[in-house]
Amino acid sequence: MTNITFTEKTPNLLIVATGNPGKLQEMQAYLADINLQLQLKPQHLEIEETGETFLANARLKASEVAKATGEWAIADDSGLAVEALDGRPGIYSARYAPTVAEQIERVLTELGDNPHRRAKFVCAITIARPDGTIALEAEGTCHGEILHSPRGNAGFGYDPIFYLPRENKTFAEMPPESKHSFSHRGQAFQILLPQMKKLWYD
Ligand code: ITT
Repeated sequence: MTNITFTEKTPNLLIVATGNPGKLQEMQAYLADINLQLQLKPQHLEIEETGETFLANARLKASEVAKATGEWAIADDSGLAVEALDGRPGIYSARYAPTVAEQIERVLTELGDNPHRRAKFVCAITIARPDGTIALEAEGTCHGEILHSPRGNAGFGYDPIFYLPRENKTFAEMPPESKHSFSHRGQAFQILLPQMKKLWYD
């Protein structure tokens, strides 16, 4: 009799634990090569982000959604950290003001004419097993600068004020493929995708 050991059962379905359509669109693009059906988390399932780091919040979201659905789940916690604002809005990026336009306005007002405009986007991605335990995680970072006023219409969130000097463009002025190759989320998925393939398909 052959003795086969399965360390992780290959899932058919992966629940994407986000309520942010911009993020969802990007995550779907990165996961297009993975042979899994993606399903959005149930709308009523709101997870309170009580963690103090991106990673802690990503773990919380993936774990709670996995347990609630009994399926594998993937979560992203991300945000913008502005150097001259001591890292704000950071983990509070989605809660910095009621609307995206007001969030951008608040960052620009707080920075004012300050010439130090360095900032980074950070993204933590976590995958949880159906029992809520964490199977994989990765973090990505993208460094740039905050403009004095928004530019471009693509992307989502703070993209119109996040400028990459080497491209002479904001994230909101780039086609999705370019943002994906430079972005914090792109960096995190570059680490995570080979790990996912190894975990489930090797
Ligand atoms: P979920 O928790 O449901 O996934 P959320 O929008 O609340 O959605 P976060 O708590 O992780 O997610 O907050 C991330 C915020 O950071 C997001 O709302 C944007 O304001 C900002 N952000 C993250 N990635 C971004 C990107 O690629 N471009 C622009 N803004 C981004």
